[in-house]
Amino acid sequence: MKSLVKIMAGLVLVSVAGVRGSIISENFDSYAAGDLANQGRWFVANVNDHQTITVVSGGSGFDGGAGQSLRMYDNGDGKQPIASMNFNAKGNVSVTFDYKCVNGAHKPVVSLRSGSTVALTLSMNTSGYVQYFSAGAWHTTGVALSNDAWYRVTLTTDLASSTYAISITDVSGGTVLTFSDAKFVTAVSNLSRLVFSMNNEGVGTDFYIDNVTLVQFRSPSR
Ligand SMILES: [Ca+2]
Repeated sequence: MKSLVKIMAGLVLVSVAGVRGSIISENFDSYAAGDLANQGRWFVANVNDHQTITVVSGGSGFDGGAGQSLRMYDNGDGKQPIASMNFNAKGNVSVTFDYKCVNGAHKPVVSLRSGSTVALTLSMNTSGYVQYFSAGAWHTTGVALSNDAWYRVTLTTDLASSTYAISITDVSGGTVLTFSDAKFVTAVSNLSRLVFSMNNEGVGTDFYIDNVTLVQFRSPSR
C-alpha cells in the first residue's frame, strides 16, 4: 500500500510540475561496507588519515535504521572531504536526501553546481542553525536541527529567479523548516553536480547521508 501511495503521489507530481524523471537515486544499500572510493557515479576527494567517507551499516531513520548510509567524518587537518556526483539536467531540479549529524553541527555542506561554479550552498552553523550562502555572507533560516536525529531535506531550484526552496521534515513527518526564498551564490543556466562536503573548521564533524534522489523538471515558462 505504501508503494502504491508513493506511485500515485509521483503521478500527481508529474502532472503538476512536469517532472521529467529521476536522475539520481542512491540509498547506499548495494555497496559493501567500507570506503566509498569512487564507486558507481560517486567521486570522492580529500580522504586520508584525518577524513573518511564510508558506507556504514545503519540506514536512514526514515527506513527505521535498516540498510546502510554514507558517513562523512573529519577530525581536521585543513582539508575538506568531498563526495560528489555529476549529472546532466536541463532546467530546474529538486534534490532530496536524508541527513543526521551526530557529533556537533560543525559545517556539513551540500551544494549544487554548474560545472565548477557553485550555484547554491546550504550548511549549518556551529549552533546547528540551517543557513545558506549568498552575496558574500551566510544567512540563517532561523531554524536549528538537533544532533542525532534524522531529517529529510528537499531543495527545489528556481533558475529564473536564482532562488531555491528548502523543506525539512523529521521522521514523524512533521515539518521542521519551509523556506521559499533562499538565494543562489551565483546565477547559472543549468545544474550538473551535487556535492556533499564540510568546511575546513569541521573538526570532529560526523554526519550521515542516505536516500539521495534528484529529479529534473521544466516549469511551464521554460
Ligand atoms: Ca540506505
